[in-house]
Amino acid sequence: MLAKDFCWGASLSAHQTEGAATEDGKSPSVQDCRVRDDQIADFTVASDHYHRYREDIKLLAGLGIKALRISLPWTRIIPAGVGATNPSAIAHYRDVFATMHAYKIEPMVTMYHFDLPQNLQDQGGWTQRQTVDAYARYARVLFENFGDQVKYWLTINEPNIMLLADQKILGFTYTHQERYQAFYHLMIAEKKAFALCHQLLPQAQIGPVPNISYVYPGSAAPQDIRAAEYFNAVRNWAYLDFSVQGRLNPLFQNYLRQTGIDLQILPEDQELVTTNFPDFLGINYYTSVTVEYPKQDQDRLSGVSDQQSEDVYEKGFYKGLTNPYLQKNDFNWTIDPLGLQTTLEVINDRYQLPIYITENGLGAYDELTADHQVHDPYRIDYLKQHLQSIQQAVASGVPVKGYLPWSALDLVSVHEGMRKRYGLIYVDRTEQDLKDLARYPKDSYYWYQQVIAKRGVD
Ligand code: BGP
Repeated sequence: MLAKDFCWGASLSAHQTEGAATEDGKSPSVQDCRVRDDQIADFTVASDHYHRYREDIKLLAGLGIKALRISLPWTRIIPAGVGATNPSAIAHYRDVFATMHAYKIEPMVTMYHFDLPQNLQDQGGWTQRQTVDAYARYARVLFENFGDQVKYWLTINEPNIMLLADQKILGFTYTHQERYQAFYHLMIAEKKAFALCHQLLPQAQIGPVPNISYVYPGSAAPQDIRAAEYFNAVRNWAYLDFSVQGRLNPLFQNYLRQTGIDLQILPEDQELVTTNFPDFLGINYYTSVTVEYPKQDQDRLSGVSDQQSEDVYEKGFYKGLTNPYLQKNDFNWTIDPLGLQTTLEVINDRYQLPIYITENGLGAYDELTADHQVHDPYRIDYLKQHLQSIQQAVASGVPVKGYLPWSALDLVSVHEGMRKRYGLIYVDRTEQDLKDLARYPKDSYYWYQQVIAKRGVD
């Protein structure tokens, strides 16, 4: 069983759950402007969490969770991205946090989860250094307005995925040079948030949130091993090495050199990067990836989902393939619970920091029965196997401090709208029909409630 103070929780993001896309002073983010297949739900109403947060938090409190991860939308707090703050949004989130505290739920807050203000994107977004300054100002506004309510901060959700899956997640495609310059700026922005948080809120803790998919070689052929090392370096370790160790790792640098990238680094970055570090790591884990050395050249796929092994490709470096030893979910994502244990052990070996699993879950087609039940044994199975892995990792000395599965309630999937559901709680709507958006706990909700009560799985 896990420790008494193990942080059982659940996870959400603002743009995928809130809706109220044009209310309360909110401006459009890149997510609102992203062109989506019109058969797939957009973020206009989402799960209507903006209006129903009290009901949702109450229902989640029934699980016995101690923490809820949400994100704050930059576009509500500082609608233009820079300039005036929005007092009614600040009042709203102060009430959200007060509501959580009333149920003894600790907020864990992602400061920015894929939803850059469109106004900043129109000026070049993360390819421009000024976006770093805008983020630092936004961070200060958050710390000053919510620092008395929030102890756990997460800087930027998955910079490494925004880098690899730009078209799919953000709705536009970077050039190769822009992509890595944007990545560098995201990492610098995070360092500024570490510095500000430690300066303004000495009692608070702050950490990064990468998405880690451990990369396996497709065979024991030396060139496949090398392909896996390189993709691990680019996909998984470049961001964490920068965040935790203050360095651009040499394999990543070699990759940048060989693919013609010339990063613009300012002289003052050096001190910022090497003196500001996280207190803990948030890790999002869904799957592993398997690669081989590409035997034939092809074009880089734009808008890859990146969680699907087969989408990975970089000329001269790596090509993704299907791992014959692993099963897949309904949406072609590989299921690999042992990969989570390996990931945790390797991360501990590299970084020695407390770890919170800030996302882990199964996207599936769920069905609501006539009497409002959702039987999701597949999700229970997935979560159980991943929790077993976490327990094994903890037993072998990895300091995993919390588990916040994705997602607390159904929300609009980044790639697949409402049909791909992750929630422990069902939200009654489809892609096009909003119905009444009523909430119904799934079987996995009641299962997780028992797991929390027993402090683990068998
Ligand atoms: C992570 C994101 C989440 C969430 C999840 C599932 O990368 O942080 O926002 O969406 O992936 O992805 P999808 O919705 O595409 O299945």
